[in-house]
Amino acid sequence: MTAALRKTFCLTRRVPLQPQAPSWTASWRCAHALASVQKALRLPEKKLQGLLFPFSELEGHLARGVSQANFQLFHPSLEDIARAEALFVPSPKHKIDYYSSAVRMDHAPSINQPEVCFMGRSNVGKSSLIRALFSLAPDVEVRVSKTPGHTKKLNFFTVGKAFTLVDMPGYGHKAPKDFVDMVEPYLTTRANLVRTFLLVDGSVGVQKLDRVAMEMCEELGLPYVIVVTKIDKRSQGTLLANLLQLQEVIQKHTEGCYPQPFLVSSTQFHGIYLLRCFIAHVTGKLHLATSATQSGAERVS
Ligand SMILES: Nc1nc2c(ncn2[C@@H]2O[C@H](COP(=O)(O)OP(=O)(O)OP(=O)(O)O)[C@@H](O)[C@H]2O)c(=O)[nH]1
Ligand SMILES: [Mg+2]
Repeated sequence: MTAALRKTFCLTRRVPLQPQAPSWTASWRCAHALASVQKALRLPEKKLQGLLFPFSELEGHLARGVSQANFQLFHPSLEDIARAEALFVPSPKHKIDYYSSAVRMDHAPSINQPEVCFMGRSNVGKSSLIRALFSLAPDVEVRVSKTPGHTKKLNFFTVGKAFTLVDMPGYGHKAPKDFVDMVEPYLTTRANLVRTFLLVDGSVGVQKLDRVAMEMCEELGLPYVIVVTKIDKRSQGTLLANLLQLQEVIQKHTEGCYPQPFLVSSTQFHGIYLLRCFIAHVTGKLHLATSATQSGAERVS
């Protein structure tokens, strides 16, 4: 990473590392009512479509002539989504669990399976997203907090022998002071890292630090995907404006970024089923059944 990027990432209050403040850690013994797509199927069609493909709720607001194609490249069938979901259901032979944490690469576990990581500004919703993805495994404890800078380490979660999800500390406000030293070696040396998910807060749009993170992914040559979080928090008009701004950045300034941003609400479950399917696909655990879907998805293989 260049010195300038390093400096920008570290523009944060240099607070000494505190013992982690007590947080809300109650495990969800009961899965959320919408944790499974099977439950969502009982909803009215329009609501279901909004949960499955959140962009469908916005497309009617798009001006004529604005292409929607890049918002719907990855458009799997319901059958694919259901098959992907099965990977997120724990069983005695397919355990989904927290594995370990690391602050340095020599502490990182050697797990011989594809890995995806979640990065983004502090408080953008990384841990909440992982918790929503794991909502069918309610005993997995993923800590979230209203206080920025909560996640201090790289936290590894294994999904059986299929793949690993990594929750990362956030950058920016109250980032751990060793953020760059922790994250950069991980991103550059982790051989089994197949995709980086870069989270951007949909309620505020792309911020300067998000652009820095995108530049870093470009500089490191990482294949990465933008996930737009907290889409439940703002009006559809504001969200669409933020999305179009993001789309322009992706088109004009990136090469390694997948053209389609994934929209999610971890509280309302929008986009969670689609993201599970995408993760299953990029880790090679799901071969999409429909050719229409593959035409978009091949671009990420
Ligand atoms: N309304 C809404 N709030 C959300 C959503 N996702 C996360 N939040 C809230 O945002 C806050 C931060 O969430 P976290 O998941 O802890 O964020 P993080 O990116 O892991 O933060 P750090 O670990 O500090 O870097 C919490 O108060 C969450 O409840 C969402 O989709 N919608
Ligand atoms: Mg966190």
